[in-house]
Amino acid sequence: MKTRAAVAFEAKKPLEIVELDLEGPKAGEVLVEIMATGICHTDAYTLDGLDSEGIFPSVLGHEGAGIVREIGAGVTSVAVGDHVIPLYTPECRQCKSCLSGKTNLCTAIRATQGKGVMPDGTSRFSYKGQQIFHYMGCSTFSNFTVLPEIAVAKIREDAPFDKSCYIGCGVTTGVGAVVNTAKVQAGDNVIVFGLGGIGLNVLQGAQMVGADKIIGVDINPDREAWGRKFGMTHFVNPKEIEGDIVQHLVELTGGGADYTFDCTGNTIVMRQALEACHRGWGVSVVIGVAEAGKEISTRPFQLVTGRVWKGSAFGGARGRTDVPKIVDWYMNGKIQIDPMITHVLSLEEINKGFDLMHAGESIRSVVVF
Ligand code: NAD
Ligand code: AHE
Ligand code: ZN
Repeated sequence: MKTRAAVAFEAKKPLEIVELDLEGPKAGEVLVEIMATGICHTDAYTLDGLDSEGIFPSVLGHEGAGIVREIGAGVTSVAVGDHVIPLYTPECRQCKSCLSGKTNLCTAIRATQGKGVMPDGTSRFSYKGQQIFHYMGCSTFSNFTVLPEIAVAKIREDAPFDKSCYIGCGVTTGVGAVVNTAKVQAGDNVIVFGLGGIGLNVLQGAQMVGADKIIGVDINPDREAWGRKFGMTHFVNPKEIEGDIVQHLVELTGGGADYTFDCTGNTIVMRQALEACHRGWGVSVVIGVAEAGKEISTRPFQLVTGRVWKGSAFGGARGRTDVPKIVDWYMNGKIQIDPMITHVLSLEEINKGFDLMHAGESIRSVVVF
């Protein structure tokens, strides 16, 4: 079949809207009509050539929602007509990682996913006979895409696609990092570095669990008003602080935060986030994705004296199990999504979504097909 898609032919070049050839689903795969997709900073990072796994030409996009239109042989967990969210972190429920109960990082198809192909080692997308690669196992910047059945979460049918797509990455990543990874408790003090599409969801997660001080840190002054809408109690702009930002935050929290979250991808900020944790027990969660080649550092003494550095992918969520629950949280009003979707674009306008993100003018742009 044919599908309209925004293709990343080369790094650092705008996406091109073209008609691709798409092969149907093979055994264990499903064809999904993508109804809406968000644009996450990770898409921009890969397009900018900063991802060590970035492959071109490819169809980017990993924050979608849509409808199953066809199923391959042997598919049992979803049916034609089901509403689904594609999962860049699948959940096979059979691999060592899934069975461990200790992680959401299913390993069933991670190797081929990172190479831009389906589990059988081939791509379903092509353009004028040339292979086009998949991205993060999702490729939601295409009107139709093919996914393994373990990489779709079936969701309720009354959830609007143009909002629920954000649960495919940003909402789950931010709220999940608080609930699943950090396990923040009522009364804890929290600092969130970077108040964009992910950080605002960390804020609302912290508010949801009853955190006490919820401090937002961002170099964009416009983010203060955004943070306040989602439970932030204090805002710190590092550009307006005299002296050391870590010292300032440690004083503001009476000795350091119980939990900090990096949502910037900047390795200098990651260090600040660790060092702003409370001596003896503070935990810093790295969510931001750093450029290829970047490394984090701190004095080992920071860890010796009880601070803990950890990371979170997809908010520690087990996709097929947890994503439908997060959709319920949204539909029941426990979490907000609508105000964070600042721009709704057509596929033809998708490059504008990247420009708005880089200019700090959007929280989330959503492309509706
Ligand atoms: P975004 O562009 O919407 O937001 C980034 C925010 O960080 C902006 O508000 C920006 O002003 C702020 N910022 C930048 N530099 C800063 C600095 N030095 N100090 C303080 N604030 C600073 O991006 P996003 O979509 O929210 O994504 C945030 C990060 O999370 C990216 O690195 C993205 O790749 C990553 N991410 C990780 C996961 C995961 O599963 N671990 C999932 C989604 C996104
Ligand atoms: N490919 C990069 C790392 C990118 C990365 O860390 N991705 C996050 C999700 S970002 C979503 O917006 C993730 O889930 N990582 C776990 C995984 O298995 O990819 C690199 O550095 O090579
Ligand atoms: Zn993302």
